[in-house]
Amino acid sequence: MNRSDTLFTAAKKVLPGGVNSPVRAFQRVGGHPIFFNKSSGSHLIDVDGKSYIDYVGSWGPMIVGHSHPTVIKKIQTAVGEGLGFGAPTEIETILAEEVIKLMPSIEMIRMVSSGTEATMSAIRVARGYTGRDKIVKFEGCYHGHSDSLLVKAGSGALTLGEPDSLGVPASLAAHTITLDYNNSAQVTETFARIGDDVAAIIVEPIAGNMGLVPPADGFLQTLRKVCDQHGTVLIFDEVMTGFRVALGGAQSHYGVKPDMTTLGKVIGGGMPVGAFGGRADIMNVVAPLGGVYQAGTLSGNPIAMTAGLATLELIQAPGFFERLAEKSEQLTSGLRMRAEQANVSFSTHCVGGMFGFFFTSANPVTGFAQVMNANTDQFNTFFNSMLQQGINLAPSPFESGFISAAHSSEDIEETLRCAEIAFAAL
Ligand code: KE4
Repeated sequence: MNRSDTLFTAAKKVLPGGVNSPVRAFQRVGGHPIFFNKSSGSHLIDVDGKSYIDYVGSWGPMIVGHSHPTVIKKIQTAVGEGLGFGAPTEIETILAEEVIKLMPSIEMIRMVSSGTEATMSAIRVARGYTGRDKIVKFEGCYHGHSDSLLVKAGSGALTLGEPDSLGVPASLAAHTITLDYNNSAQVTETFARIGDDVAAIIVEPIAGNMGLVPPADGFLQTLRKVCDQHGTVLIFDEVMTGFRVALGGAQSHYGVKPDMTTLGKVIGGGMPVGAFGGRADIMNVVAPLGGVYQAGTLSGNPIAMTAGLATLELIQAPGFFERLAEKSEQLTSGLRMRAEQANVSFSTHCVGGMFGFFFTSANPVTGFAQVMNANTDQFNTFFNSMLQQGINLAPSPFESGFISAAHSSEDIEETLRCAEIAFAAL
């Protein structure tokens, strides 16, 4: 038994499923999770000393690479001054100003400690601002685990086959209307009927929690249009796409301006940070300014702010996102070619520093139904072969992969060499 298995046995005695977040438990892909205890650049080292090229990146935050020396040094300096003061600190304002500079649709922002807190709070703000209860989301999109949003959710919920969680009161779920991602006609028809009752649409501008499904032409523009027509708040959940697909996030990549944006992952640089923000007239309802209460003991924690700010500064280097996109393209085009050579039905897509793939002949995959028709047995075989060869992918077909500035061309060529072997195993 390797050390990971020993540690997993111990973990299962005290942590539900042996994990602190379900997708890490490997229930979908079989086998046991690997325990890691060191990271550097594009690599993770497990507790048995084995090295992996990593495409999980702590689920997105590690865009500049694991343990970036500049980020680590700045955190070490900040830690020496104190871990937190329970009072305002200057760096909270500095990080807020930096985010607003990069995402001008955000005029005011509130820091929180997770993406779930960000989306939960944004929904409450939209309801408080409009005085309406209904919200619209899309099947297969995941916005964290707050009650109103655990309805036909993606990511870990979909991975475990529980897109509608137990424990969510039916009376609350009734206010959440779930539509089909990329179905503009359905959105238009729904809003013609009930648009004036909808507080918010919340959407992943690029769906990254059912695998990667980009928005169809005109889809985001349709959401913008119906929200304008009915006074509905358009929330772009950019927890994953923010500062990942472009310096200004998906909203700059596609040129559609939301009323509110939720953020996480990259803006924490690996530390617990989320944020929600948007138009000043909407954010003015947030306590202590207005009547929508929202709070957090560690919101704006100075160490977390330091990690986030250091990361945001690094991603503004000239050509950063161009190089990231080139690496994503090198990986996905290489995978596509090797799958073709192995006669494997395979569809892959990338946007900026994120990528996804499905074992399906549908090309491109444009919606949830096609995602659910993909071959997950082949995904499992591929995943486990890659892991065995030292390539760390997300342990679920309903996730995306993440490339960092630290991934070298050699890392990607090595990944493709391993993929050739993994495809042959199918
Ligand atoms: P957190 O509460 O996990 O920080 O963020 C929730 C969230 C909100 N919105 C989007 C678009 C997200 O992708 C997430 C979280 N992403 C997953 C990975 N797909 C987190 C991994 C996990 O659940 O362990």
